[in-house]
Amino acid sequence: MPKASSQAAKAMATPPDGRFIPKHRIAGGHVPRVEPCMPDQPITIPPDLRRDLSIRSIRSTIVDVPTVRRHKLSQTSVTAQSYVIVEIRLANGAEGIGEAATLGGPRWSEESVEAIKANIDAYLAPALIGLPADRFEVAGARMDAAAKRNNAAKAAIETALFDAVGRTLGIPAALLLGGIVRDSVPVLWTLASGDPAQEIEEAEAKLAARLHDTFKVKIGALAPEADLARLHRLAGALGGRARFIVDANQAWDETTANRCLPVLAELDVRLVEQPLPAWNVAGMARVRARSAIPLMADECVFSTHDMLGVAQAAAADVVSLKLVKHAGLLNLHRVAAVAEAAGIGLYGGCLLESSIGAAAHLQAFAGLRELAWGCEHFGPQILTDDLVEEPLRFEDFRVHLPAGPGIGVTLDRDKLRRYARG
Ligand code: MUC
Ligand code: MG
Repeated sequence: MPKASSQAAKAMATPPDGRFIPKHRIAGGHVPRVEPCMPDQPITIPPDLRRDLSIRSIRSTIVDVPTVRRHKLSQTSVTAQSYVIVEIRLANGAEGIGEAATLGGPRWSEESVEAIKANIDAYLAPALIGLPADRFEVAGARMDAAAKRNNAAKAAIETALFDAVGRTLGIPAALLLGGIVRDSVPVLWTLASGDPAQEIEEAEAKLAARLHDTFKVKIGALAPEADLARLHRLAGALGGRARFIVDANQAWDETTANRCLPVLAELDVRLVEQPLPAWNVAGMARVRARSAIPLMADECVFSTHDMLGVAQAAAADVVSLKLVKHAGLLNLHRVAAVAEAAGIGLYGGCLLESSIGAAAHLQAFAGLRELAWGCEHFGPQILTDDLVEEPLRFEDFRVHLPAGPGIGVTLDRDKLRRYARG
């Protein structure tokens, strides 16, 4: 990318006093203090860079990247993460990237990498060729007209548009979305091997390295009583030094949830994610009314309408925000706005994205006024390798917003070739 725009990006990302945004602890209910963050000099956008933002080409590639261990959820189990990487090239030569993550084929949601690639190539890409890339809303409307749902596919394309336009203008995508409130987010780690001895060892290593001190335990693959016994062991070994939340990924029915939640409360579990099937919002509301632990909505909230329904039913205290569910950065902010209007807390969800998808999420999370429950973008760390030149920085229990234009990370094309399917 041209020097002028990279300098402009640096000026935005690192003010002279180096005091970008205070590093408040956000998880645990602390509200971040918002400080003005103004660059010293006005940003000048070289006119030749803006010349022609038309979308020239959109390419999609399926990749499979191994994980460091088996990751078990209630409905699936993976030893490799499959993504579709989208590369967009503009008439001005700028390129943007985006990522659509899946988890074990079309099992976490209805999208698989094969379907994502097919629908991008046949329907979504043709609807956008020639459109100026900075018409984000028009691009969203065209994609909605071209294909129903397909939210992960749409999110990957919209991310690549923000990346390409950000690179063209030399500014971070977060600035295009309204500017930043924070430049790092507390990040948890997920324990999901199902073997408590292994999970204790893994958590100890994360604590010792000061990478993570909050752990999400995946439950629902085992019988409820076996999961409770597993949590007893984890809390016994790590309690006092670590916080826990659990994610049942829709595995329980209402009776099971009502039986198990008091036990989880005794173990000081802080949050219970999607205990019931996504369709059972009324059941979630009834469970919530009896629960001492806050409930988090995940698979039951994709659209703004879903969010409104969950809010009206009083079915959740917190919502997990994910690009694959909300079809892009703009819509993620809209879902967050509906949640905020209903007094529902925000959590930065993931689908085990690489640094590409995680960076895109951080651009969106950076501008949310409150993100009281932190995030779970540990994805880059569970992969045996990453897809970018410089992976995201994890330090002091936080993941850091990468500096630089667009989404802030650069695709490593050798890695893309290495992990490309076929
Ligand atoms: C989910 O349901 O939250 C995120 C982390 C993880 O381990 O699984 C995912 C999906
Ligand atoms: Mg979940």
